Amino acid sequence: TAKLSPEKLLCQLRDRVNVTMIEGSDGPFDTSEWQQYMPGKSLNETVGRLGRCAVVSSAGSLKSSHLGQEIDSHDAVLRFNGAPIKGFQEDVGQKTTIRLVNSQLVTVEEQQFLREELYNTGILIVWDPAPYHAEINEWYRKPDYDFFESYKLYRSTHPEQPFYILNPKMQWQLWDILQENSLEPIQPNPPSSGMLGIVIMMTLCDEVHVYEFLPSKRQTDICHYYQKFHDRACTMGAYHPLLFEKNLVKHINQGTDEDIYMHGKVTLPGFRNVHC
Ligand code: NCC
Repeated sequence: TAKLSPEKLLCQLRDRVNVTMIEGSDGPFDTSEWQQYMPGKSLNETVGRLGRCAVVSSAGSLKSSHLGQEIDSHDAVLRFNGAPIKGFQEDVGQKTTIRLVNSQLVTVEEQQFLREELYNTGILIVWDPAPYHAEINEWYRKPDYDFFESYKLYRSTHPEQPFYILNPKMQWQLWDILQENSLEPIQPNPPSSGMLGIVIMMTLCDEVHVYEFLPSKRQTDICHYYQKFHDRACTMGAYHPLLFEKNLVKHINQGTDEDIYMHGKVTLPGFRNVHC
């Protein structure tokens, strides 16, 4: 159903989605108060140039996948929100280079977020649903979840751990491309953490393998590999335009349909390897 060829779509993603983190020079973060909390190094400086990367969705279909070793063989692995490793290494691996968390987790589940060891590994990135194409200042005044105090608290207690705030402009640049390539109007809500994480890794890595974002033969109504909770909306989307995200990813997949069916695995090029 996508309107552009896979090649053109990759070029649109490369050229129109500006993946950046908030920096100390960005207003309203350019105050002396904020300087002490902003990470000292940029994300690029922190990770360096990455080769093969894995993005691990939190889908229930990862259960019994035995993908752990394959996932850990990558140079870098991105995981989402509270997705655990302990007890699930066989299926999801244990390497965690980046953990992308939403602002709801950082505020509503603040106590766990500040206390659980899970979050102390790797680089953290938090994102928050911003108003459509809002300037950073406008978003800062009315974030979806006011996670800023919790962010400061975490930074104070873990000053050595890199922890970035995703520039909110990215989500709507990506949403516009999703909408332009869908035949129907899509939800006016930002893309899921999954889709954001995929595009973040495409900017950092030479090649990206995504696991169980497009469901394999193990597809299930069980929401997460780490919980016994059933909800079809987890796979198809309700708030997030997840179905449209998945159609787009299917369209630009450079791997085989068999890889999707057997392993829930998609292969995407890093933007460095996209030539327009
Ligand atoms: O569930 P969640 O997502 O943390 O999952 C991370 C990403 O994995 C992909 N996924 C997940 C389950 C599934 N069956 N299929 C999938 O493809 C999706 O791409 C998803 O983005 C989120 O996107 O941040 C989300 O976060 C949760 C929740 O806030 C966090 O887990 C923290 O507790 C949201 N759930 C609720 O609000 C109840 C979810 O809607 C979106």
